[in-house]
Amino acid sequence: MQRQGVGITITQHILTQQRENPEATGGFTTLLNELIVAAKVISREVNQAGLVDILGPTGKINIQDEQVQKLDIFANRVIIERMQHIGELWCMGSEEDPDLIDIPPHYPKGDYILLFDPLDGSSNIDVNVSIGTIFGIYKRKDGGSGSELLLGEALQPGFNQVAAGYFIYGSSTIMVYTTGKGTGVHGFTLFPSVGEFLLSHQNIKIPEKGKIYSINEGNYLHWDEKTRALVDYFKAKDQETGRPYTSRYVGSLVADFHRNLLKGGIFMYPADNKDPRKPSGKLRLMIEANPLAMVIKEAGGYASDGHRPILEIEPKDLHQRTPLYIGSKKDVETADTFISGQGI
Ligand code: AFP
Repeated sequence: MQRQGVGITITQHILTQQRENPEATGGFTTLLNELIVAAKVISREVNQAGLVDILGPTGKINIQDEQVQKLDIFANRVIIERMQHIGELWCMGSEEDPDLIDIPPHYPKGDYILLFDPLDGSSNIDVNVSIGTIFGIYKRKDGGSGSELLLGEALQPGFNQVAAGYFIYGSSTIMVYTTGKGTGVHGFTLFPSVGEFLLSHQNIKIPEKGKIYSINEGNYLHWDEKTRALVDYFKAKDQETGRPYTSRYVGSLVADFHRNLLKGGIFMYPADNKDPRKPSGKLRLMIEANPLAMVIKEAGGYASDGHRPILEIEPKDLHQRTPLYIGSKKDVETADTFISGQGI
């Protein structure tokens, strides 16, 4: 019986799901629980960001050519150090590290692969705007029995993910995750005085069609004509289709995604010609797009690169980028119509 005043904790929820799966060994539960501990530590540090000497860039550039903030490094280290000892991971991959991260030899290895962006939206840290951690979990490919760490074993299409989700460090800290296969998308809010994530958003479903479009319109001149026509479409007036849509753009993917997941709408980061080294836009397939694509699919939405489902893209590189259209199913289908077809 549920004690009054105490909600369902994330651990309770994961254990219930584990019991429903007769093949489960408990390893996955251990993995998620340890990731949650890491997120609590990051959340505490993010909340103190204005108080301690942890703000500001380090002066270093990461492999994505972006300024590395101190909190990025902290979050990256916390996740790696907390996750490497549990005996469930084959390896990890982080936005902050160019190569796969091996498990130190003195710890046992498992079959799971954890890919993560430790602190997404980090350019928003200094201005108190929501940031987050994104994660996707895979199993080592069938037949992977050798001990050598091979990139090919980690590079799998997003539909192979066994779980995915994110933590958002905002007005409160929330974890949203799914294990796919119809188990639903669930959100848990960190209750600081109890120190636990409690179920706050059960079985989240995104509206089939939304009213919000989210895109960095400052890039308008860098887009091709199809992309411009798509954005012009969402801004045009048409009573029947509920346009114009409202524009909302935070610049933290997790925050923009979370809002649109709850309210409906479309987030877009298209290909552009702003930086010749990034012709597919800014976002990373394995570390950002795939986890959110799994969440949105399970919530009844859709994610595409304008031509095909994100989850079906065969990755070639751990850090490859992709255009991303994600959100309400009908809105993303509209995006596909413009990007890969003739428009409406
Ligand atoms: P930062 O981590 O450099 O702030 O980048 C955040 C991000 O990867 C993603 O969270 C945003 O959706 C996107 O970049 C914003 O990019 P623009 O500043 O080009 O709009």
